[in-house]
Amino acid sequence: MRFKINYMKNRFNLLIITVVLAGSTSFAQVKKTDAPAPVLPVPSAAQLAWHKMETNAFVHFTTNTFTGREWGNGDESEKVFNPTALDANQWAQTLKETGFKTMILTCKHHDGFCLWPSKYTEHSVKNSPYKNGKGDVVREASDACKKFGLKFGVYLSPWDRNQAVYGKPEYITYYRNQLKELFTHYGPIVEMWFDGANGGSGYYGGANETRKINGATYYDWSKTLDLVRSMQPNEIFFIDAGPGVRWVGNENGTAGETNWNTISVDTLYAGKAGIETLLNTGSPDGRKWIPAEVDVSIRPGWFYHAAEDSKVKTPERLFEIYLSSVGRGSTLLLNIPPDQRGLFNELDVQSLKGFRALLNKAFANNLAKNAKVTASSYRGKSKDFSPANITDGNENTYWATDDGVINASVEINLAKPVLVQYVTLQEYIQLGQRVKSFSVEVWKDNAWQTVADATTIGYKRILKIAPVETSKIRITIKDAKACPVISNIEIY
Ligand code: FUL
Repeated sequence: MRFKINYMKNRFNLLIITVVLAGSTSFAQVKKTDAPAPVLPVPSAAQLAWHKMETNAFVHFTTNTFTGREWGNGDESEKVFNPTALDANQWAQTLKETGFKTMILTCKHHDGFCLWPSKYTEHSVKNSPYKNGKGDVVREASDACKKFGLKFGVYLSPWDRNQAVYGKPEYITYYRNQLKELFTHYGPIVEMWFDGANGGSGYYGGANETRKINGATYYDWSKTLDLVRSMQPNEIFFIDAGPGVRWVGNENGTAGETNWNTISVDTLYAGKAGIETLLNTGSPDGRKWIPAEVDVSIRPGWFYHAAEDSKVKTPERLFEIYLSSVGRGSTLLLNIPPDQRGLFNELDVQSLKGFRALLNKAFANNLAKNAKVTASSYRGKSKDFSPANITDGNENTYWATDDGVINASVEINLAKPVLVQYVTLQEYIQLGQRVKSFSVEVWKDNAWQTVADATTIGYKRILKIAPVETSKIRITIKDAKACPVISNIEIY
């Protein structure tokens, strides 16, 4: 009898063990097949495409090119605009050859002078000597972009120092009419740049006075954006605080070392003072995906001035800017201003070519390509999330850990000691930006040695480390908003 009871007890225990085991097996299966849930917000398809462009170009050109100013007052005679050898194909070809993806043209800068024959103003190319008033620089630029396979973007300054009605409600109608002209005649337009600058004083149709506007309300942006969206649904809008992409908070080519693509914009508006630091770093708990765009000029000014010919940024400086923009998860918007002939100056072209050569040289040979990778753990032990995905050259596969595992490492075996100088990492941002901090170690003298401690990754992070010979590299994610999802690691 006693034996029988024990036997029954054991049977019962066995049953419980079986049930528990069955339960845990099915739990493991769920993990194995499920991708991590996205950490919101995530980029739109248009924003994702924008991230992948990495390097875009700005082209600043107006009466300032001929008057030597940076901000035209608005009273410049149209007659001063007289490029003698304008060739937008030279701009586009140079940009294409040096790896730029988009050209954004200042169709109208603060001086109000329009590079296309707008029917809403006399202050444009149509009254200039350029092609006897028959020229259309916006047309030439957009055609050149199509010819060389570049995307085209437009800058239309909201602040207009020429217009008599600037500051009044009528100006908003004028501004929107011009947007309609641009979007209906020169598309497709991939990015629209709304500049937040407003210095107050100007010609304003002869009033010559200072006009203050309320940056939070005057332009009524939401209606203007709706108007543009009705003409071009997936438009990327650059405004200081988005909604498409945000200003990086400076004009020197530097994104925050900690750079979140996320930010909360409820109280922000274009031109609002004192938000530069926030724009530079974003915030980990930001409710919108609005990445920072790094706009910087190849010269001290945004417009061409012969006096600055000796100050064109060197290829080395441009390379540093690349590292502090693209290398910090942003997109670079580098300005190259045509000279008085209407050409990219030889000095600028030379520097661009040198910059591209430096990039090609530094990132020629990815030592991690197809390297053997192991991880402290990976999601559900499934091949779908295995560490091998970070070196397979496929941007759509990734290494991920189980939910709740935010501390994890991968080890990349380089087979033999090689000289390493750059480590590139990418998060699979379709599932949100996650990593808050990570470190890089190299195997040296039979021990792991830390060579970099860093914070965010985002679309791309490039770390420059002191050149070191090593056969193994370990990346440790130390903190993240949720399980890390890393799509790519490259080593150079
Ligand atoms: C600024 C403008 O005032 C500069 O002239 C330039 O266009 C730069 C890109 O944005 O706000």
